[in-house]
Amino acid sequence: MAVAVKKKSFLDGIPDAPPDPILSLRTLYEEDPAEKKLNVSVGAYRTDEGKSYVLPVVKEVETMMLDDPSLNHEYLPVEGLKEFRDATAKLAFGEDSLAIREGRCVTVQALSGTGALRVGLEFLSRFYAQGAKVYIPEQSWPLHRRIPPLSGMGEVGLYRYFNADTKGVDFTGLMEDISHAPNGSIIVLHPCAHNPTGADLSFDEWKRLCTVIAEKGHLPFFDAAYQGFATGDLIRDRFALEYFASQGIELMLSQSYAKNMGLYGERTGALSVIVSDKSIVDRVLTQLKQVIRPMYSSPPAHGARIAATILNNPVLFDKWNGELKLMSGRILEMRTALKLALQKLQTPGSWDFLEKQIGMFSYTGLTGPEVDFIQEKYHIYMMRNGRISMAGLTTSTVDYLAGAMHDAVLNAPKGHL
Ligand code: PGU
Repeated sequence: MAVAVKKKSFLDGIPDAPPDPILSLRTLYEEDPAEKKLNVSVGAYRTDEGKSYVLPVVKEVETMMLDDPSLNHEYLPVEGLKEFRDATAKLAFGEDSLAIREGRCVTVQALSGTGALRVGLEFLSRFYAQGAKVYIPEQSWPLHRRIPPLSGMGEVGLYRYFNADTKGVDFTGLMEDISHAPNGSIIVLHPCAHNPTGADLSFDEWKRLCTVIAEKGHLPFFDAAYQGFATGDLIRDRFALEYFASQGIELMLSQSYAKNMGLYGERTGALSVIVSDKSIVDRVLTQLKQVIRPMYSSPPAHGARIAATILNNPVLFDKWNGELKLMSGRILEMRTALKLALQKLQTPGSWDFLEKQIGMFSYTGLTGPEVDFIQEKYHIYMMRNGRISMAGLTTSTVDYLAGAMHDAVLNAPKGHL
């Protein structure tokens, strides 16, 4: 006899979730039947043919892996692959980092940058001073706002970051807000290629910020999703990390190999904690494992093996460096091309800032209504805050985007809704 079917599902009252401000655009783009369309929403590198890109050095390592009889599909340890964990900390803080040499740095593998942030914040919610608030830049990657409350850290506070007039960092505002945050706050920082503004602190500004953070006893939480992508130089891009660590500051770091090795879907990343006292590192590691184990048990192996092989082999490492230069170089070319195209059209406004911004994104200053106008009329998909992924632009699409921006600046409804 059939079981009586209940009329109502236990999920009848389930509300619709709001769309993700970045990832939902990809679906809209894919579903758009228009012949001419462009997706410059997500921060993912594309070739000048608009194709997704597997780094040749990654391909080379994968080919080697295919023939390696020692590889298997066993579980990795909860904390991840040892060769990867050691190498990724050195990439961030430098080969000679005192914190590493003194054994004060704990690193665990994580599910890319997002997973590292999530594990790190959940760890802090268990062991950091109760009631401490997480501060993020006023303009930031949307998940910086969402992850802390979901990790038990409460709603975030904001610090000023961007000066819309100069299109650079509002360093005075940032310093004021960080000085006024309660002592011992957690400060989320983008060490390079700030997402979405493309405006970074100068080396001197990092040093001044470091002094204030030390005086206030704040805990910096660096989110390094673009090392090597800002300038094409891994060492230059890690300046803030290396400097803070060298000053004896305790800190947290999330790292992602999504962009710089193109390992987006492999979820390859790491979380590091630098502490002032070597005697506590073992306890930190065991507690990080306590966070990870019931969350996803252990991390995926494939991407970590690729990254570890590249990071630990000088020849492959050099190849990777060259490929980073090529990718960041293409992005710079797109910046110049878009600027020139807008200037040629005499689009109102000064577009010099496009070349000054750094990293994958351009924060164009386009308003919400202008972005809507462009999406509707030109089928170009970008974030509603006016952020464009320069890495999604190609020589053959620059003029199309510039034309759409020109039209929007002149003819879209005014306002910032
Ligand atoms: N941190 C920052 C500052 C990021 O921009 C991103 C990715 C991440 C962390 C997380 O990257 P993982 O893939 O987890 O390593 N931001 C991109 C990708 C899309 C997204 O929202 O995840 C972006 O377009 O902003």
